[in-house]
Amino acid sequence: MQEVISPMIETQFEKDVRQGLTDFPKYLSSKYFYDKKGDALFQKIMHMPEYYLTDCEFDIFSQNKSEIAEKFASGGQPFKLIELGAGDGKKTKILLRHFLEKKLDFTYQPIDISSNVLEGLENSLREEIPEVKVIPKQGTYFEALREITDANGVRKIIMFLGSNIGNLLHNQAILFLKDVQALMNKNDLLFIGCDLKKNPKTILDAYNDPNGITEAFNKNVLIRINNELGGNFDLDTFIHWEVYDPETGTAKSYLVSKIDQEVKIEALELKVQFKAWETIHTEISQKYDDSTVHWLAQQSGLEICDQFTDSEQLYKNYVLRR
Ligand code: AVI
Repeated sequence: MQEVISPMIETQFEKDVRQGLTDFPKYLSSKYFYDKKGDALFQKIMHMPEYYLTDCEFDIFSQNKSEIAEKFASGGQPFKLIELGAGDGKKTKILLRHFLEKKLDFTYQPIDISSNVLEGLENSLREEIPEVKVIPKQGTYFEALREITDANGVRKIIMFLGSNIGNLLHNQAILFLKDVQALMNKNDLLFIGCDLKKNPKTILDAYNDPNGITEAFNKNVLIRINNELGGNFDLDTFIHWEVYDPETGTAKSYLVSKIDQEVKIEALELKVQFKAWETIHTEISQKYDDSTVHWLAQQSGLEICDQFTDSEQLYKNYVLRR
């Protein structure tokens, strides 16, 4: 009998790590920050006083829930509220409660990559607001979006909150928005949260907390390589570094090697050399102004039809239609 040698098929994580760490300059995707530990660290970040984004969106929802409800239900139409990357749903719950109070006819479909997060959200909703009809969906935005059908002609309101769009480069954001646009009917809306350009110091502080929570979040990608791919990164030999360019509005996170070193990654049969002060770029968090959001929308076949901001104008929620 002939022996069948099955080719080693690399997972996406393996492929991406190999590609990013053998390139120059080195990079890793921030999507790999998120596992159970990363999810918990991000929850902590959202509670940090420096990380103003969550409070701003919370404020915007609290202050504008009636107007938002009117936009979503437009004359009492039933609607399906689809949330991409729902997380703990803390902000969305303000809207859900209000929609119930106003007796609006809606269902809530949270989508998240993490079944862990989704389960937590479903349980908390069952406890806190059991009247809400919830249809959770696990998967990446793109997988899930592809599966979102016409919702039987029911109006779709797609929410993408938390300035999650800021983790995409402009060209990726446009591809993402085009994908969403292609699934939207004339009557549907896209509701996105965008962190705005502001005092650069405020932005740097949000990504550079004194307690090292953001640093731990950034380094979680190295822990995942160690645990899942047999890496031997020594976390203490890397520092977390944040830069913000007020001209482009781009905040960038790096991990910087303090020493010359070689890191082994067993599953990839790879040895990675680092020179002292060499970088791994791990995340972008884009900050916006109206003209940039207008341009992104236009490039994606969408238009801004409304917007809501907080009292200090640090953050905006935009309503888009096709
Ligand atoms: C999820 N995302 C919008 C966060 C952000 O602000 O870019 C992730 C994050 N990275 C560091 N702190 C928070």
